[in-house]
Amino acid sequence: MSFETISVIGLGYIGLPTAAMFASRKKKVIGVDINEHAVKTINQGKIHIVEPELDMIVHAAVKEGYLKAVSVPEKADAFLIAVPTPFLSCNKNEVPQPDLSYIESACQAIAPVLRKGNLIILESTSPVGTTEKMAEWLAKGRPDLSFPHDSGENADINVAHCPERVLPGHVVRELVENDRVIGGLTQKCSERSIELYKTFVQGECVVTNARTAEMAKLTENSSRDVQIAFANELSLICDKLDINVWELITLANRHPRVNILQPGPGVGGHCIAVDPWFIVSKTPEEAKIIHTARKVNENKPEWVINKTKIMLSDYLQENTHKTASDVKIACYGLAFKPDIDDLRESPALYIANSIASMHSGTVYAVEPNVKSMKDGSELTLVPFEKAKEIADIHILLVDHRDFKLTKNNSKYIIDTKGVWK
Ligand code: SAJ
Repeated sequence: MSFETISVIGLGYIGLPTAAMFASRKKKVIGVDINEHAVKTINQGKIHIVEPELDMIVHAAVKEGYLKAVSVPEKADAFLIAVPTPFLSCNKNEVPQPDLSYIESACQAIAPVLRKGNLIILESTSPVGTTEKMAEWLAKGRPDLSFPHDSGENADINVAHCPERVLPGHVVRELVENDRVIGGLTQKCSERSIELYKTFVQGECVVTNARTAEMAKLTENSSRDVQIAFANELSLICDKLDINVWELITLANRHPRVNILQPGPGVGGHCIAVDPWFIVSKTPEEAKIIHTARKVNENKPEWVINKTKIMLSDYLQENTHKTASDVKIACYGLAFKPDIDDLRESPALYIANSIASMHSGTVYAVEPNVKSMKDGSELTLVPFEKAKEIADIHILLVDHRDFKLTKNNSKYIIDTKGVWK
């Protein structure tokens, strides 16, 4: 079966760009999402997320009839599953466990429309063993079809894991250029996956088994988490020793074999702050560095909040005519990283909200990529220049390119990104 009609389940930050790339290569693409707003917006040729260049591609694909969005799956030759894999909520001292319910629901939704010869690819970042589990869920929904986890090469349906690895903000380019790790449940599953991705992927498609592909993705993000934790730990050490951590890192990075990442307010997003837990929850005894790194990064927002409390008390000691409710605090940036609108798992948002709930005075937030705050938010959105002019304490949380970061005369600045010159 060749791939003329491709269905993408989950039209979020990964699924929608992937669907759009296939459609831009003149494949018939059926995007499926349970979010009615997303379906409606896409069918109007618009997008419900912020990602450079994506709006033009989606607009053209919908207008030319190659891409449509629906809420109930339809028949297709290949199905790509790009749904969220968060973790289940738990107490702070427990290891979070993965929540695979979105994948299970996606399997239940597509099972009725599966046909012999279909290829199902799991793109969502997943704990080791999930692709096999996915094949079992699909088999349960379609006992009349055979699947590779128990029928091997001769199965009616092919199943593979091909983790997404694109960087938000650069998704369109990276989807085409990045290498892909392809982990089929059988050799044939891998070969067919390569054939599918070669529709638009110019990077190399490297074959392994499904478990290694799952672990490869978790390893990439855990590696980054561990490296950022090292930078964040250095920032705490340097603060205590009165050393500029950014100057220190620049100097150390002059060594030909040293490449330290940058400290910040914490690690955000739905990937790096989540995926290491998928390793720790499976192998808690072994994954010691990965676990500790996650804790170091998780603790960084609390450290920034504590710094703010200390600065507020210093400010009040030096300005005895004022009370706490007179003090205006500005938080610059709410997104989880520069130049995006994504507030998911954002340490900046967490810090700003925590300051707003503990502080009796006004807390301003500056976030040029967000139009309004959710109802009930204690944060007041203001433009950058206004915050700089009226706030007494300034907390730089995200180094957005729109921020003109020249120091005002205030000495009450907490710069978590080392960019306020
Ligand atoms: N961060 C730092 N210091 C740094 C680099 C990043 O504090 O030196 C912070 C960022 O501010 C942000 C967080 O880390 O809060 C994560 O940002 P990121 O740019 O490192 O990564 P993501 O989450 O946007 O995307 C990652 C990417 N993975 C790797 O670079 C290994 C991307 O390729 C993956 O596709 C994506 O996760 C994903 O979907 O898993």
